[in-house]
Amino acid sequence: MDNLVSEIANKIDTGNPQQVASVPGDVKQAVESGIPVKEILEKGLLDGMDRLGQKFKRNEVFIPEVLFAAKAVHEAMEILRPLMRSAGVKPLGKIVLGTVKGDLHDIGKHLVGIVLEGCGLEVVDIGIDVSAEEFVKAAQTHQPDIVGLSALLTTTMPEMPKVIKAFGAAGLNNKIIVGGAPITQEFADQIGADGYSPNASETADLVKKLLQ
Ligand code: B1M
Repeated sequence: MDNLVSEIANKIDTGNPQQVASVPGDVKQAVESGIPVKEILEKGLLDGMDRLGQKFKRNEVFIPEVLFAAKAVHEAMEILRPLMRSAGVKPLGKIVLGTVKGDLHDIGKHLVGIVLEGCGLEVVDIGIDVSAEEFVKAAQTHQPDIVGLSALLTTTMPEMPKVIKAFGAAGLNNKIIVGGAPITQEFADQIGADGYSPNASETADLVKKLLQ
């Protein structure tokens, strides 16, 4: 049984389209063989994505591999999600995620969302090119604990403080976290964000800390 879970992680780790395509089927098989959902999630899907993310950082794999794997993990999550619910696994909290106005990059945000969902958070992804007003509206509608802003362009970084100001003006006190390749801890501190994280797995740690 353990072999099946490590096989899932190993296949994701390759990023190879043929290998990752069979991951949702393997996850279904793992569920049917009675392997706990948490184990499939943590030791299979998340371990595989984590390893692939490290390879991406070392330039050993590229965007297409990351996308193939993310798609497979997303499909596998469709199988696990209802089981997590029926097992009474309550969401740890809720996060609204979006890429700021003027910015169309969403691959990293998508990965962050998958990892957070895998950690038991309810994730509401409101997409790309999201204005400060739309973030405010989404926070009022979904009442999240945390709002996550992603930006990949230096030209869209200034949208982040605009969102933070708009939340203040609307009297909202949701925690706001920021991330994306050009963002730094220093920038996050400057604009008064509640947190910054450089990658998906550290975002999970940050969010758990903020929810405590
Ligand atoms: Co664009 N692009 N792009 N691009 N693109 C970059 C970002 C760039 C660095 C390329 C370069 O010049 N070397 C450059 C930005 C330069 C800068 O501003 N510093 C750039 C540019 C200039 C542009 C255009 C302006 C190009 C043009 O049209 N002239 C244009 C802008 C469009 C727009 O947004 N208005 C553009 C367009 C595009 C595509 C549409 C073609 C495509 C995006 C497709 C998509 O996202 N659906 C694209 C891509 C793919 C890239 C690169 C190649 C890859 C980005 C990516 O997905 N990385 C990128 C160069 C590069 O990074 N090598 C580049 C993989 C992803 C897993 O990593 O997004 O960093 P990343 O996410 C990480 C972390 O940053 C973090 O966790 C993620 C997972 O570990 N993270 C968060 C991200 N969000 C977070 C939020 C958090 C916490 C962590 O909390 C909420």
